[in-house]
Amino acid sequence: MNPGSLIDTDRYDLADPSLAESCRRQFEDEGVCILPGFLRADVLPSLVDECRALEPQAFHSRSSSTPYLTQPDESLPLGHPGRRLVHSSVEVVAYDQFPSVSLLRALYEWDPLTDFVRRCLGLDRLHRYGDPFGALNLSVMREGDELCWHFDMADFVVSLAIQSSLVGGEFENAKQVRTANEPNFAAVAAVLDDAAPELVRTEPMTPGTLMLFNGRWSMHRVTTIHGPESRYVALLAYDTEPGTDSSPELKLSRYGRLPGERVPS
Ligand SMILES: O=C(O)CCC(=O)C(=O)O
Repeated sequence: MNPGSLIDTDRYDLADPSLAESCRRQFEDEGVCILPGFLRADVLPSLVDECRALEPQAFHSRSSSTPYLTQPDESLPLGHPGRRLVHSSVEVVAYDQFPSVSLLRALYEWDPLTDFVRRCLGLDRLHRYGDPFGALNLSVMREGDELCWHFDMADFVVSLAIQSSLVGGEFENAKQVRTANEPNFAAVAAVLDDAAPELVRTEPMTPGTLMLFNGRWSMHRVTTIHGPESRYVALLAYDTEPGTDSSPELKLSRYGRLPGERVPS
């Protein structure tokens, strides 16, 4: 199987320089670039089946941190986002759990996709992540799961929406609520309080969508899931340097194990 056949190439010709250029401009200006229907509608049922088969292996973690992914700084004034705790409950299937026949694995390991993402991000070099767990993840979110408001520590995240939940599971984005020079704590606090709906938009993560997202300046969350349908999103990780790996601490908290250890039951 050619992984390229999963992509709707009538709509998105990856080799067309004007496509990558318009994505690059959107990503640079808005901090987000969305390609709806990137995956062909007729392959989505096979991808959903693959995700359903992987779902029982997902590791469930719960975490609490500030939206900056730090521990609260009690020396800050009350209400400051740097001392606010937010809570997440997420389930993740790691890269080494995708079988060799996995369609998502084949697509992630397909060089023309890596090169397309590189051009959309306007980078000279891009490598698939060197982390044996974190390179490709399936995020499985079920009843009660949520990803709290947070900023990412990386400049980009690449995701593929496979299945939506029936209720909740919205990707909410306080787009570019801060900049490198302006932390905008008042606006961040207002978003955390649900008091600034005008600063928040919902990104249309319909199944089949490819999203490139810069979460360093845009605070974002995935709202609490309700209903019997799991939300499936594949997270494709890259780095500008080859062989980049994550720390043992991050592996233990996100996957519950270290390389060479058995998957916790
Ligand atoms: O599940 C998603 O749609 C995105 C996940 C995300 O934002 C993150 O991992 O920072």
